[in-house]
Amino acid sequence: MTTNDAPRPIGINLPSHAEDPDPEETREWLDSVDELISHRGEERATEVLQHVIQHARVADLHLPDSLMTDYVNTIDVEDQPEYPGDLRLEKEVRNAIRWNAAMVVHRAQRPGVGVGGHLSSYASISNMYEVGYNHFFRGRDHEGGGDHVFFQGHASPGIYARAFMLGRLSQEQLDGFRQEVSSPDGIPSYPHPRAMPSFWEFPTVSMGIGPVNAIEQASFDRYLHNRGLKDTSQQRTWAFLGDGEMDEVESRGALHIAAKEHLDNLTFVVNCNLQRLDGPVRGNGKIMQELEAQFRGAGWNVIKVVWGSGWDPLFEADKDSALVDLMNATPDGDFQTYRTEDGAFIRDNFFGRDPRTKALVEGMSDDDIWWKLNRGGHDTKKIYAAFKAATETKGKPSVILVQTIKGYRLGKTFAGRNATHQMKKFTEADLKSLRDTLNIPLTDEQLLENGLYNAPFYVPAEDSEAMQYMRSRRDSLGGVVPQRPTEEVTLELPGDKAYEVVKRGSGKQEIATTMALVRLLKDLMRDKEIGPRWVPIIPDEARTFGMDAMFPTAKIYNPDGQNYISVDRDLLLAYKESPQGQIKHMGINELSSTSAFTAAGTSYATHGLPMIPFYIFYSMFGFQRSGDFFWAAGDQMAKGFVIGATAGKTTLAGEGLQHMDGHSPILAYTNPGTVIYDPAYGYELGHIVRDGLQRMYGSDETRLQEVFYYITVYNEPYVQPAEPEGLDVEGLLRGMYVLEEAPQGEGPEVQLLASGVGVPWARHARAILEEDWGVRATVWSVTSWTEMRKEALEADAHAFLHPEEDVRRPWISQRLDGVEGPFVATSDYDYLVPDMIREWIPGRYGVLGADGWGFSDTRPAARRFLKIDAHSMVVKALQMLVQEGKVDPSTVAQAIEKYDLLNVNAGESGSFGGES
Ligand SMILES: Cc1ncc(C[n+]2csc(CCOP(=O)(O)OP(=O)(O)O)c2C)c(N)n1
Ligand SMILES: [Mg+2]
Repeated sequence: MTTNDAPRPIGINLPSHAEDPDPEETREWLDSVDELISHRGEERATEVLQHVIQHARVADLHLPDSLMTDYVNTIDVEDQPEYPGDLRLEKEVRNAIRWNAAMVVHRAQRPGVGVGGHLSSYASISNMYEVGYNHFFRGRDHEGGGDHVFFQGHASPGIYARAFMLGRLSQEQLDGFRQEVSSPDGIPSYPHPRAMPSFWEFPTVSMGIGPVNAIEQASFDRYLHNRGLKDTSQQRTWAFLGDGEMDEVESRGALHIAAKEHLDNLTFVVNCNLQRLDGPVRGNGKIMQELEAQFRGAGWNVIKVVWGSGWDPLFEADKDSALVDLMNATPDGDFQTYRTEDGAFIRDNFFGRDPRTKALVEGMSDDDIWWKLNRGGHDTKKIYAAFKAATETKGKPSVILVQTIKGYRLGKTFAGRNATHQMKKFTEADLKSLRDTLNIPLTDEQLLENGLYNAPFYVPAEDSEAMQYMRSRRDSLGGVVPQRPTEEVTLELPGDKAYEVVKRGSGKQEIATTMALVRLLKDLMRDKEIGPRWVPIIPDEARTFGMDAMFPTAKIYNPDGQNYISVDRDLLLAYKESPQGQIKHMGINELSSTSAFTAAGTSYATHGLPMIPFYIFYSMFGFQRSGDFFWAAGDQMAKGFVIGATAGKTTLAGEGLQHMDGHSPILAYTNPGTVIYDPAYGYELGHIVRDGLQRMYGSDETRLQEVFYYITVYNEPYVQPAEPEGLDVEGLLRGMYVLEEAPQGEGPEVQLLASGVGVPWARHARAILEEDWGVRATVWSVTSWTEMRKEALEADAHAFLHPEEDVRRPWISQRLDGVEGPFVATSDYDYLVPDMIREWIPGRYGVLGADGWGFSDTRPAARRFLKIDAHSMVVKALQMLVQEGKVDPSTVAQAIEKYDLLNVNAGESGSFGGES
């Protein structure tokens, strides 16, 4: 507490002890500590001091947080290593990149384009990237395999500018910044592998996703290594993040995983320019201090780079820590303001707050205060020291917190201003001043000869020392970064045998499709070729899904192994952890699981080693919670299987409103990278998984391979039939096939469409319709409403633009040629799901939907309540036949009464039991 008892903002330390009321007494205490150390040794001194601290806490003293150190650099000047590079040449290169980065954005503001971009973020982080590029980031040609660098998304202009100078991007491409479709050479705003597949590797700009994905990337590298699949010992994951970005829950939420797994192959660099988009990140507090405590508390190694070398002599002279105290007590809002003023202002408002600090700068001019006292993030040597220390730290991940100025070197109108994030263009005066600051050899005339918005890019001559240096640094570190290989790496896929179990059906045994799928997975994991490639990912539901049976054989991945006496060590299905474990058991953590899916699902690109993630979750907690992570997975072109288990609005009987999923196919459908199926039976699953493997990992594939599968499976036990003779496999894969033909006879016809657990209801409805009303129903098993819709939309779009050609008809339209309606559809999902194909149904289409909030009850009651069950299908079918004049109008009311349709206890659709 401060003296006035107001709570202190996080990160602000006790006020300066400028006026120690009794320095002599203080000295005595310190002397006794010194004595203790010299007489009894460090260990005993530590012990005693710990007792003292404990005692003080008991006495209710408010001690400063021990997780936080002073607001100074973690690495002392004397511990700073020699700088291995050529500072002069690096500066020349950096200035040129800074200039070109600024021009990428400025030129994109030209009349008729005006697509924006960000200038200030790269300006503040540029030196960190350049130290990385010149001394740390390993390219793909490096013998160790290369580093994974997650670039701060909206700092992309700097990455493009560097690539341009190295000849990787043309000027036309830079001028196509943010004009991906209107310019023939358009390049995306941010790192999007999907949009620029040979360049970007990791999408980062949805704040908070990069941090979790980077942790899982580093974890996955270790996993590959420990499982003996690839030597990743020399590969490092870097994540460059904003201090504002660290406010996202996700940014801080997975730190424990990196610490738990001792990911010393991971470095976070947080660019603490103290600002986000609108204003200060912590005006009243200190974001670096706050982050330091949290990272350290989570088990990370924390390195702060606060001040540049200009401050070193001042700290050296600061014998009684008055300057350090001032640093600790000054809020970020003040530090931001100082850099928008001048040296005199800093002298008066900062140093002037304590006579001792004021005295420290007496010999300095205002100009010196302004120019020499820089922030750590703009000091190449300080950054290098931190990067080096981080990469040499063992047993822990490191975070480097770096203080910078937002809009650094862009001039007074930009630097540190609250609006700087959104400023996108320069005035003539700004431009000239920037040119002078960066020493760009362009005359006023050259600058403006083609108009303000066509100010030229600048690349030093190819044979200049600067360019040669720039190239040679990359050559010695294994080539350019970022770079993503685009050649397909395929797998040898298993034949029929692996799918036999699901094809045979379950005999008399009732099993849920979740179990059928897990059985299939077990068989596929036994395959010699692809077996080791599977990466089962489970957020603490293995027992629910019957996957605990895999524990003893596949084992749970834990880099530390199992160092305790396991409670179930004598059981057959023991919980077995091992560094070679294949199962990524994620704990209750769907976001990290999705990131683990992305890391494994992009291994084909990041490591040239295709792996097959099988991420199985409680379907409600999948796309709904992790939607943005799946979006990033799609951007990164992840492949693999995502399984929504215990799916459906009514099937997970008893769980209620937050568990019952009626809409995940809708959410998944909005992700263009997904292929969605909702199968009813094991043999359908077999075909879907087999085709999915072929599509994503097979050779000679003509379809888009960069997709991932979302398959919904259920926990309702029922008999899994054997695969029917002459099964229409093409229909099954395209979205639907006839499961049961209409009975022979004279009665009116109806088509019953159902997916997933709805298929047995449709079959029941078929029997009732025949027996009670003489209506002949055909049952279609719809495996994918969404795949049919996508194909149909594509066909329609093609026809729309190619009026001269023979019209390409959607597959569903062709399939339903000559099929007589009406059509009735049901599923365990919202109305919108079966409704997705309405446009292509050649007749009356009645949809039954499970809309609204979920609730807990038995399956038959829930299905009757929502009117999606067998008897509801019957009534709906009769009603539509009435509308077509094919049955007597009175039948509908009769049927409602006969089946007691309004009575939820009269429902018959659904069995009881099943894991949940
Ligand atoms: C999830 C999410 N919310 C909002 C944004 C919009 N946005 C882009 S950059 C930015 C400010 C970033 O501040 P900071 O992380 O401190 O980075 P800086 O530019 O200061 O380096 C915001 C709000 C976003 N990209 N993602
Ligand atoms: Mg910031």
